Amino acid sequence: FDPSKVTVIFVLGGPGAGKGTQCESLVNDYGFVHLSAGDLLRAEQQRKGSQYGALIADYIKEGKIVPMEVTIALLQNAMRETLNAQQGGEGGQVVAEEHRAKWSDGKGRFLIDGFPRKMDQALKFDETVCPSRFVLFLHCTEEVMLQRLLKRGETSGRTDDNVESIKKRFQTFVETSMPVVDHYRKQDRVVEVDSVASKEQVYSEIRKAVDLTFE
Ligand code: UP5
Ligand code: MG
Repeated sequence: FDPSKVTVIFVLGGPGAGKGTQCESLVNDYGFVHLSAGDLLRAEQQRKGSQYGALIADYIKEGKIVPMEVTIALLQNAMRETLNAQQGGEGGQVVAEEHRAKWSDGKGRFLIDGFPRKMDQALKFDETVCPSRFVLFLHCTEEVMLQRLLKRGETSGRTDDNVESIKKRFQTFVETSMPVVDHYRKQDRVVEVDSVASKEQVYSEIRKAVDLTFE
C-alpha cells in the first residue's frame, strides 16, 4: 500500500505501562485502528497451521523479541486488510463529532502498539513500510508495572503474566527496547507521558499531545 495513505503513531512503553488501555480510548475518540504487535503475534500463535506457532510461544514466554520478519509481515498484512476494507466501504472509522473536520483526509490512521521494540525492527519498518508521525512513550516504574501485570495475570491467561516472565520482559525492555525510544528521541519524535497516574489522567495528557499534533 501507499505510505502516503496512512498515518501511524507508535505507542511504546514497558510491559504493563498501559499501552493497550490507552489505545482503546484513542480508538473510541479518534477512530484510530489499533494494532497491537503482541496481540497479532498471539493470534498467529493460535492459528492452526501456522509455521511460527511454537517459536512465538517460546519467545513470548521468555520475553524475547520474535524475529522481525514475522512481526512486520503480520503488521503489514493487518494494515493492508484494514485499508482494503475501508476502500470497500467496510470498517469505516467512527470519529467523534468534534474531531471529524481534522480527520477528513481519508488516510488510514493506525496506532501501532508495542512495536518497534528492537532497533532492527525500527529501521526496517521506517524504511520499508512507513515512518511514524510520532512516538507516544508511556513512562512507568517497574514497581507499578509489576503490580499491574500480576493483578492482570490472575485472569488474563497470558503465558507471560507471571513473575519469572515479567522479570525477563523488563530486562528486554531496558536493554533492547529503550534504545529504540532513545533513537526516536534524537529525531525529536517522542511525546512522553507519565503513565503511573490513573487511566483518566494519563489519557488526558495523551489527548493533549494528539490534539496538538493534528490541529
Ligand atoms: N492499567 C493500565 N493502565 C493503568 C493505570 N493508569 N492505572 C491502573 N491500572 C492500569 O495494562 C496492563 C494492566 O494494567 C491492565 O490490567 C490494565 O487494566 C492496567 P495494558 O494496557 O494491558 O498495558 P500494556 O502496556 O499494553 O501491557 P502489555 O502486557 O500488553 O505489554 P507488553 O509490551 O509486555 O506486551 P505485548 O503484548 O506488547 O508483547 C508481548 C510479547 O510479545 C513481548 O514480550 C515479546 O515477546 C513479543 N513481541 C515481539 O516479539 N515483538 C513485538 O514487536 C511485539 C511483541
Ligand atoms: Mg498490551
